[in-house]
Amino acid sequence: MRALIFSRLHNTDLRHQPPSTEKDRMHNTPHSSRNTKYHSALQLNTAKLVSLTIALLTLSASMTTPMPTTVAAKLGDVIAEPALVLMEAEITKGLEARQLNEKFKGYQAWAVRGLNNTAGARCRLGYCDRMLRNMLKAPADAEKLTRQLHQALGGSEFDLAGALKMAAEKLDTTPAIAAEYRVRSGKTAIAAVQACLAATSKEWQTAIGPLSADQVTLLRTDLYRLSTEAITGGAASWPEHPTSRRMCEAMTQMNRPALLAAATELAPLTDPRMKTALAKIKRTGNPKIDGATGKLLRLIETENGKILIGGPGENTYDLDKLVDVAVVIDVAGNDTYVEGVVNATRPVLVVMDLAGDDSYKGSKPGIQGSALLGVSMLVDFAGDDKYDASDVAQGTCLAGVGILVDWAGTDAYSAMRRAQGSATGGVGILVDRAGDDTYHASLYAQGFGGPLGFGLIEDTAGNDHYYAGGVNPDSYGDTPGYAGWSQGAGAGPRGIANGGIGIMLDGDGDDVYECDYFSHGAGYWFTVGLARDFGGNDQRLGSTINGFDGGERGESRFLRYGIGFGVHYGIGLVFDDAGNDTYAADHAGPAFGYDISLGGIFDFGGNDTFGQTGIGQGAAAANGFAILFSVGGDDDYQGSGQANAGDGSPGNFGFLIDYQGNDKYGDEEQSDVYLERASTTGFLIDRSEIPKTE
Ligand SMILES: [Ca+2]
Ligand SMILES: [Ca+2]
Ligand SMILES: [Ca+2]
Ligand SMILES: [Ca+2]
Repeated sequence: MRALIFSRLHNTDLRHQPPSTEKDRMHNTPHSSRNTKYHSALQLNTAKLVSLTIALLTLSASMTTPMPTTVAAKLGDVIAEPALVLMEAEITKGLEARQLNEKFKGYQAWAVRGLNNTAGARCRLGYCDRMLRNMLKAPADAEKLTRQLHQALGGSEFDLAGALKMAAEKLDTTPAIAAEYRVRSGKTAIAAVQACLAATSKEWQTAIGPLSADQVTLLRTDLYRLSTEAITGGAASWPEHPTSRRMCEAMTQMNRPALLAAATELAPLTDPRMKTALAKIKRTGNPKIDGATGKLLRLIETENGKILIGGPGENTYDLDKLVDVAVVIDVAGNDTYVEGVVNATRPVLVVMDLAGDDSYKGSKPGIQGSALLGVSMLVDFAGDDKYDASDVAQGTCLAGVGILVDWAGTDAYSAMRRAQGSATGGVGILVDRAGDDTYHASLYAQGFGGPLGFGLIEDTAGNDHYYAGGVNPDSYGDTPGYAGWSQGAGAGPRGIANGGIGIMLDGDGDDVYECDYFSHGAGYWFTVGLARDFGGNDQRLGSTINGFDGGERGESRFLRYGIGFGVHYGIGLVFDDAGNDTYAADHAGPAFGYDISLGGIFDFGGNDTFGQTGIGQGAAAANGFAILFSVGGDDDYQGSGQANAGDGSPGNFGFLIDYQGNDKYGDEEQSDVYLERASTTGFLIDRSEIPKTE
C-alpha cells in the first residue's frame, strides 16, 4: 500500500494541472447584481433549495452554543469556537443536501484505509493520525490547541511548563510535572538554577539511555549533515535514505518522557520571579575564566558543570571556549554572546540574560537556545536584542530540546535553515513576549515540525515581520520561486519518515508574513502545520519579496503551496481572529487541499482580501479537502475558481463559507448568495447573516 501511495502521488503532481480551474466551474445563478440571501434563494427556486433551507433551519434550531452578534474578537476565544461548530454543521448539511454524504464518508474512509495500511510508519504521531482520520473535526481541534498554547505562552501568567505539557501529549508521551521553586534571594535563586540544571542533566541522560553508542555517533555525525547541510534544493526530503531512516529510528528509540521532562525541568528558569531574585546576586571574590571578558560576579562549581554569573557591565561570552560552563547568568549590560553549542561533554547549556541590549552571534549549527543532541535554553528578560546565526538556531532542536524565550524589546532574529521554533526529534520553541520584531530565515523555520518534532513560535505582541525563504531554489521546473517550508509548517521527509507538528502563533499587532513554497499553515506528508494570528491587520504577502540578503531576488516572485494547504496526507490550517487581512498565494493556496489532505483558512473578523490564484480559496484536487471560512467583514475574493473541487474518486471537496458582509467574488459581485454550486463537489456558501441560534 505504501508503495502504491508513492506511485500515485508521483503521477498526479500538480504541475500537470492547468493553472486556472475556471473551466470546471458551474454557475447556477446569475451574478450581475448583488442579491440578498432571500432574493438569491428565490432565483434558485429548486426543490434542492427548499430542502437546504429546511436543513439550515434545523441546524439553527439545534445549535446550543450562543453565537455573539459582534465578530470583534481579540483573543480568539469568543467567536472562534462556536463559529467552527456552525461551520462544521454547515458543511455536513451542505453535503446532505446534495446527497454527497456517502461520497464524503468514502473520502474519509479512504484516508483511514491509507493510515491503517501504513500504520507503524516511521515517526508517525498519534495527533497527526487522528487529525487525518477526522478531517471534519480537525479545524475545531486545531483551534483549541492553538488557543490554549497562546494562552499559556502569551497570557499574563507565562506558563512554559503548560505549553510543554501540551507538546508532550502531541508527541505521544506523558507530560512531566514541573518542579516549583520559591525564590526570593539571590542564594535561593542560585540553588534553584543548580537544581534545574541537575534535574535536566539527569533526564537528558535518561533520554539517550536507550541509544547504542553507534546510534549516538550516527546522530552526532549525520543528523545535521543530512537533514540540514545537504538540503540545498526543494527540500521535500533528505538524501541517503538508508542512513536517514536509521537516524529517524534512533530518534524514535530515545526515551521521550525523559526528553520532555528535560525541557520541563528548565521551565522555572523562564519565570520573571527568577530574574528578580537573580538580579540581587552580589560579587564574591574576583572570578576569572577563559572565554569571558568584563567583570564577573561568581563562578560556581556543580556536578553538572559550572554556573558563571556575569556583572552589570558589558561582557563578552565566548560560549564554546567556556567548555565546562553549563549555565551563564548575566545580570545587566549590553553583552555579546558568541556561538554556544551543546555536545557530549556539555549536553545541557543555559543562558540567562537579565537586562540590556544584547548581541547573540555565531555560525555553528545548534546555538542560541538550540541543540543538536542535547538540551539548550536561552532566556533574555529585557532589552532590544540581536540574534544572528546560521543553521539550527534560536529555539530549535535536532534530537533534543531547544528553547529561546525573549521577554521584551524590539528584537531581530536572523538565521538560515532550521531556526526560530523548529523541531525534529524533540521540542523547539521560540517565545517573544513583546516588541516589534523581525524574523528572517531561509528554510524549516518559524514554527516547523519535522519527524517526531514539536516546533513552535509564539510572538505575543508588537508589529512583527516574518521572512522565510529566498535561498533554496524550488523543485518545480514550470514555476519560479524558492523553497520555504516555514511558518506553522509540518513536514515529513518523504520516503524516510512522517512529519511532526509545526505551529506559528502571533498575538497582537499588524504583522507581515513573507514566505516561499510550502509555508504558512502548511502540511506535507503525514503531519500537521498550524498558523494563527490573534489580532491586527495582517498581510500574508505570498512569496518573499526581496532576496534573502535584502537585495534583488534571483527568482521571480511566485508562491506555490502556501497559506493554508495540506498535501499528501497533510493538515495545514491558518486561523486569524481579527483585523483586515490579506492572503496571497499564486498556486495551490490559499486554502487548498491535495491528495488525502485538508487545507484551510478560518478568519473570524475584518475585511479580508484573498488574492487571485491558480487554484485555491477553498479548492481541492487529486482527492483533497479544502475549507475557506470567513465570518464578518466585507471580503474580497479575487479571481475565479473559489471552492473548486472537481469530480474524482474517492473525491474532492471544496468549501468557501462566508457569513456576513458585502463580499466580492472575482470580477462579478455575488455577495449574499445563499448557496452556489461552485463545481461538482465544490460549495460556495455566502450568508448575509451568521445563522441564528435559538
Ligand atoms: Ca553584563
Ligand atoms: Ca537583552
Ligand atoms: Ca521582542
Ligand atoms: Ca488579523
